Amino acid sequence: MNDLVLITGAAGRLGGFATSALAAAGYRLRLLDLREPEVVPEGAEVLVGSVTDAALMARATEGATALLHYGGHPRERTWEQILEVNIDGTRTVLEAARHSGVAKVYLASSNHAAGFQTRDRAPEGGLPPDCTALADSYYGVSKVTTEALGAVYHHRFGIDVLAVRIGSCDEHPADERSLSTWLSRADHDAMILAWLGDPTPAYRIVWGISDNRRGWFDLSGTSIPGYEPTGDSERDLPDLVRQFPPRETPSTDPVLNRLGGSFTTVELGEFM
Ligand code: 15L
Repeated sequence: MNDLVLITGAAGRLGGFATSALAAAGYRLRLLDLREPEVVPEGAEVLVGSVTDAALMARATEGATALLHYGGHPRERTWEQILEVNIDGTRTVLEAARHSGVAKVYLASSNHAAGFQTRDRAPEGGLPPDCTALADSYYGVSKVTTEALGAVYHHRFGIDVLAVRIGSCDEHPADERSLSTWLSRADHDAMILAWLGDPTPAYRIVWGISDNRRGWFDLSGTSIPGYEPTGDSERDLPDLVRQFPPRETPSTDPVLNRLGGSFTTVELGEFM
């Protein structure tokens, strides 16, 4: 395998999952973050710096065939911070990708792009992945913008863009909501590997959510050939299920009824 893949936010949790999965699959890796990742596979290059640095991003994307963009604030921050890093930084990343001829870009969007969608109003077959964006926070706005920027760079320049509305990707989630929104590490990794192997350029918005019995999402036709989510929180997270047994009727608590959970109730711009 000779493909070089750039991972931004490589020192974060999801960047770390991607790093291990791609290294195991034989990809050459270039890892970028504000600090050196704890685990650096043999042969991987490391770049320390910000996605907001255009010169660094030009160097980082040189020779890469694909890019996984996880870099940025992972939850609510002030508008200025979100604007600089998540919004402007994502444009800088995409602009560098275009100039360097990167063919494929994975964008870590989030369920918070649509955080005000509610379970009680979800259609029968589940909430579709490209449902109307109803951002729940400044952070959510940055994810809607990320998706919009991805569309621009696909339609104008033909880059294959996968925007993933990631749910709760954690090996040890701790709250009841995660039993619906959980993305297993295995499904996270499998999606990336299947997408990297898909040669057809497209613009896609997909759920990054496992096949949870408690989910209320339309996961049919994930549109990535070779990828089907197999995780199920009910089966795979028995301790959490014991803590939060299934309910007779769905809760009306906004934190459980709204996709974005507590992101929909926290003050705008308040650190979480
Ligand atoms: C996200 O977008 C966050 O990055 C992550 O930390 C979790 O809070 C997740 O959403 C979630 O909604 O569970």
